[in-house]
Amino acid sequence: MSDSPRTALITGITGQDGSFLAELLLSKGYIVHGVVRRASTFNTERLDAIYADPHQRGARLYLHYGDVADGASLRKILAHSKPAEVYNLAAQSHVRVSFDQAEYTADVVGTGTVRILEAVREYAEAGNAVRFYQAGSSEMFGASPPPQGEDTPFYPRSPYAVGKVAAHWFAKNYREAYKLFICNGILFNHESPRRGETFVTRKITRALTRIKLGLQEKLYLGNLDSRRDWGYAGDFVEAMWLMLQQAEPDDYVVATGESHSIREFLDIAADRCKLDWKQFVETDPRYLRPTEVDALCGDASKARTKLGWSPKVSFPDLVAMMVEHDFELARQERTLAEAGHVVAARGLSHR
Ligand code: NDP
Ligand code: GDR
Repeated sequence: MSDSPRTALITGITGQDGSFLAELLLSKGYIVHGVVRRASTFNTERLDAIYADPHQRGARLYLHYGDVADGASLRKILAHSKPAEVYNLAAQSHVRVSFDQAEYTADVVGTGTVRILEAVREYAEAGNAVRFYQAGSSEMFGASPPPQGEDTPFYPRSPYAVGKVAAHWFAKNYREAYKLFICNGILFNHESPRRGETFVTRKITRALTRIKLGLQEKLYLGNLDSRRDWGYAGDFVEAMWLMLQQAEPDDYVVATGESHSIREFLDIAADRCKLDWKQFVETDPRYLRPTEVDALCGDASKARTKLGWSPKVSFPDLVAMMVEHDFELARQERTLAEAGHVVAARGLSHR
């Protein structure tokens, strides 16, 4: 293998996982290119810590405007960046929102994957060696009871999950039809202080810490009885990278093997805040899903055996990490409020 640095391209680099993966690859000496969609506000906040102006010597992170709804942009970025590894993390990734925006979600999650696979196929046919990671989800198992492993049948319960099942099968078909090195990761929920604030874990840690500091009064949630297998995003992106370093392409479940209800998450988070969450949490049916995924708990034996992967951060440590981080944010907000600045209300109107 040559000594020149390896190059990777990440779609969805501005998201939670994209930012962790970019950090991991940079730490391994990669040159990292990322696809960023144009927005009217800055959407690269999660990359602030690693972004250096490309004019600076030694810069190894490059961002390009593009969209998985726009195949031409993907082709151009591939031709320009010449990656050896492509990680397709771009998605409308919110399950509840996918019921409101089914057509858009199907386009980005399902057809968006075909667009990038087509671009990668052409790039490979032009003589470029390339490996591809597809971000699959435990939501694809949906109503199939736990434990869920690689052989568990898919039973998707939302437009998002149906789109991910389509993407999974597209990726598998391109692997078989064109002999491309393509891996499907089937990742169970993974969280961090960088988790989007409308996902339930972050919504809870953000709200409880704000309630504790007098910045918010109530927390409105939906179904508290569903169970999820929650891990730490920093651990999970390592599994993505490991998949692309194997001799043969394959599909892997990545999970902690432990599952907890939303109530249990609330118990631990509230305990750390020294609050009784039952005094502040109310139900809002807007947050319920027409079809829910009741219980997810993954069997990641294959990833453990073949990739040598295992999660490092425990569930209580994950909750603690998120609570500590959000306490710091709440303290900053309180300082602003005490100085007379307007602090925006959060978590009241979003999914
Ligand atoms: P996020 O929602 O945090 O990030 C999604 C990323 O996709 C963002 O960078 C977003 O850009 C980008 N994106 C959205 N639409 C488009 C588009 N049309 N074209 C290009 N980019 C787009 O998700 P996560 O980081 O949590 O998840 C990463 C991937 O892994 C997703 O595919 C998700 O579905 C999947 N997944 C996540 C799991 C989890 O628990 N986190 C578990 C299993 C799978 P912007 O910042 O501008 O919104
Ligand atoms: P999920 O994550 O749907 O598992 O998808 P989310 O945190 O949105 O929901 C988890 C569970 O919590 C219940 N819930 C609420 N959820 C949200 N968002 N807001 C609420 O107010 C609320 N109240 C209760 C939900 O009903 C659900 O049962 C995540 C995403 O990252 C997907 O992209 C990814 O594929 C899967 O994880 C694995």
